[in-house]
Amino acid sequence: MNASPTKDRRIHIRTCHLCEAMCGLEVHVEAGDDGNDSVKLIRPNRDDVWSKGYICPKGTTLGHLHHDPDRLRVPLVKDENGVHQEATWDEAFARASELMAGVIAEHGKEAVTIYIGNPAAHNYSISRYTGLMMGLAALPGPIYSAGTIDQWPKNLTCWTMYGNQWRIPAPDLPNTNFIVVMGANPHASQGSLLACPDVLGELDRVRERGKVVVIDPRRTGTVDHADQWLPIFPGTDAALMLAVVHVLFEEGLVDVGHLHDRLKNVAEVERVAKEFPPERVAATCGVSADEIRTLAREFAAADKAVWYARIGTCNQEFGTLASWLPDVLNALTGNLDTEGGLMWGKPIAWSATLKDRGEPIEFGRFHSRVRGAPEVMGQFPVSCMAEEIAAPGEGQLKALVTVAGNPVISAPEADKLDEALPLLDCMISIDNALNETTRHADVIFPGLSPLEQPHYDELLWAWAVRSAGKWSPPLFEPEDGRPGEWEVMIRVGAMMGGIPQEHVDIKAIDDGYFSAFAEMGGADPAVALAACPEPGPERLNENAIRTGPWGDQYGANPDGLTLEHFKNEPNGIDMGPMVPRLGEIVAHEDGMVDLAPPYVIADIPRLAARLDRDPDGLLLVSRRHVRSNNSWMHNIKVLVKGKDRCTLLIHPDDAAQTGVFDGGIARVSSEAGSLEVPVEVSDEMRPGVVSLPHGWGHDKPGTRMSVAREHAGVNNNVLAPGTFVDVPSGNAAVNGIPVEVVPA
Ligand SMILES: Nc1nc2c(c(=O)[nH]1)N[C@H]1C(S)=C(S)[C@@H](COP(=O)(O)OP(=O)(O)OC[C@H]3O[C@@H](n4cnc5c(=O)[nH]c(N)nc54)[C@H](O)[C@@H]3O)O[C@H]1N2
Ligand SMILES: Nc1nc2c(c(=O)[nH]1)N[C@H]1C(S)=C(S)[C@@H](COP(=O)(O)OP(=O)(O)OC[C@H]3O[C@@H](n4cnc5c(=O)[nH]c(N)nc54)[C@H](O)[C@@H]3O)O[C@H]1N2
Ligand code: SF4
Ligand SMILES: [Mo]
Repeated sequence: MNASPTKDRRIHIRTCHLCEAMCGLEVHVEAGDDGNDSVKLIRPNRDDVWSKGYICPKGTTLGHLHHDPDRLRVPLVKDENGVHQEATWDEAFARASELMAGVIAEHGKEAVTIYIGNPAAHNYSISRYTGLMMGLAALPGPIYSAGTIDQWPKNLTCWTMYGNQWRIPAPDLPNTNFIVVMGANPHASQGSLLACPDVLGELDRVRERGKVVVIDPRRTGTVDHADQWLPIFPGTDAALMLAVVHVLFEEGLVDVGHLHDRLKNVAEVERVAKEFPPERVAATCGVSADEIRTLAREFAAADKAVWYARIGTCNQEFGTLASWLPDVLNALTGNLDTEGGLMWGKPIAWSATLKDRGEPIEFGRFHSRVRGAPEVMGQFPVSCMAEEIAAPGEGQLKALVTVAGNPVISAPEADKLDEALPLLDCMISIDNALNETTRHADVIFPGLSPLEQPHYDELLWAWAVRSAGKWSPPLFEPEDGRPGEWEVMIRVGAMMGGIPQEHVDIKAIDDGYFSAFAEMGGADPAVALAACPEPGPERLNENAIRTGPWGDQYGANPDGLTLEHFKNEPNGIDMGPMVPRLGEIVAHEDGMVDLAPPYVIADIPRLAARLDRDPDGLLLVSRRHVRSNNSWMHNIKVLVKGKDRCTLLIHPDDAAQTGVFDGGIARVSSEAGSLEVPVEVSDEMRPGVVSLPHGWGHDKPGTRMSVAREHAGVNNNVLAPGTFVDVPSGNAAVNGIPVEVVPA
């Protein structure tokens, strides 16, 4: 593997698509004895304008992912014995259409839904074609996605505060002097709703300039790059932040500075926070009133400070309040939309989701059949999916399409969903693996390997610390006749829309879709179509660049950027750091940031009630590891080898009290379920809180994941009760689950 480049070695410059860090890679490829090229080595690309040579261990494994013999390359169709058999594309499309048409004929489109998973955000085709698939399907009901176990609360607060759910601000890490990192562990995740290469290196530099504070029930690897760790009880972040707001008002530390004519309802924030003095929340949060007061003073005093919060503050009981308050804190201290504070990225290539403007805010337009959960931003909580499939009666779900998702592992009450999926009359998966979820599919359509398609990240640049962009060409030619994922998505969308396959004219549909994008970008669709006649995601990417802030506007700005510029600059193009742009961001008609949206404020009494609830036994939180990627990279040997990582982390005091010991097996039980898992005793946990990684549990029959099966682990979502949600957003609460731990 470490051989120096030989003459038949090609070096391919590429951006890693796995996470938000978007690192530049050098992929070394050699022809083998069989004449086929294979990846021999992946190294950081030091010339990448964005990542400048930074990578993590996962980035070096894209070759393993591509060459994995378990990766699906041809469609699979379930035979009458329930066994997946390889099929031709025509056979697979025919079978899927037949099953979908049957459901629609018998039950109507109300019985059909979609689940979109996380890799959709990182895939050149899927991110750009989900909209078209949904448009063709024109389903009357809501869809499901990994979003409602991830950032839905943040989408909700951004919609209500700024008027657009995807205009999510991020810390200007390279320029801040003081950062609070709450419920995020970039040591593992590499940053989330924060695109920045080498987050930990940036934190080290912040420490040199000022201070880094981490608020987390676990002393994570990120704490090694911080000055202070505040071990909070899970689910109590909103209370702690309200107490900080309280101190800011009480001690006259509020100074909105340049935002003075951009914020409304500041007085309402003050009113709400009055009820949350540090002394009232301290015991619940597990952080002393003194520590809270000091933090408030230091944060207010710092020149260029930012409060950054992520998934630990989203997929918890008070996700909406805990997603709203960081933005409030930044605004009250004048740290919103200013250098070193919380800012908005400015993508070179825009994404459609960023374009919606100021629609009226209305949630709960319809309710789920079984639980009566309100729709929020077009989706029901993912934790409703199992019951909507399983419970008989009018409106029962009978057909499901999954796109790049593994909800049998990633969604709450995982076992219930696993039991419900076989009840469907039609399940279609667009996925590269035969895994815990897709094993239930009647038809699986594999997407191309990431190395078989171009890459340019889409939405992620909206929260990137610089305005940059990078395009990577495909490295390998797909096998003859394989459709791109975007074509599969059009075909499956048409199936759900009741359009017979013989009437699906890919080129005509795609021309229509592209024209709509050209128009959205302010271009003349006829001019754009003439310039970009070839269907597929590439021209959507090209249009987003050409009609973007630095684009050539199809010739109107002849010096502007086109996709060609990126093709000629494999190391990327950088247009500079974040810049203040609140005026462009706020989509409300009055142009004001709503600092206290009524829908959000309405959840305060629920939080107040939490303060009166006694902490009850142990609370479970999730964790990630730098060598994991949710549920789907455990089939790569180099990433799973070594010590078992799927362990229950527990503080020595709690271990002693429960009778479990290091290396022993614990039985962990919650209201939802129970599992057995090896114990790792460590004082990196706050007493009273235990941690399990998510994304494991690969021992189900009927999958094709030979390596993952050897390192199966357990699925922590078996313990997540489906009704434990952040009420305003419906987002699953998978952190702060009350559990009982006993020796097994
Ligand atoms: N307990 C607990 N649960 C959690 C979380 C937690 O912190 N704790 N985190 C939640 C979060 S943030 C998320 S985002 C979700 C993730 O939830 P999901 O998105 O449902 O799960 P993933 O594990 O990301 O599964 C990705 C799927 O996409 C497939 N795939 C990978 N690449 C491609 C591709 O290029 N094309 C296609 N078509 N398919 C591909 C994989 O084979 C896999 O089936 O999990 C959530 N679940
Ligand atoms: N290596 C790797 N990288 C990933 C992923 C992966 O699976 N592996 N997944 C990707 C995805 S889909 C996402 S969404 C991002 C997530 O990226 P991050 O938001 O950084 O998520 P985590 O690394 O899970 O860190 C969350 C932290 O929150 C803490 N926590 C739990 N509950 C609470 C709470 O109530 N309050 C507070 N203050 N803290 C709490 C946990 O202990 C944990 O340390 O990572 C992405 N990057
Ligand atoms: S941090 Fe790792 S997984 Fe994320 S983009 Fe960089 S190399 Fe890829
Ligand atoms: Mo996520």
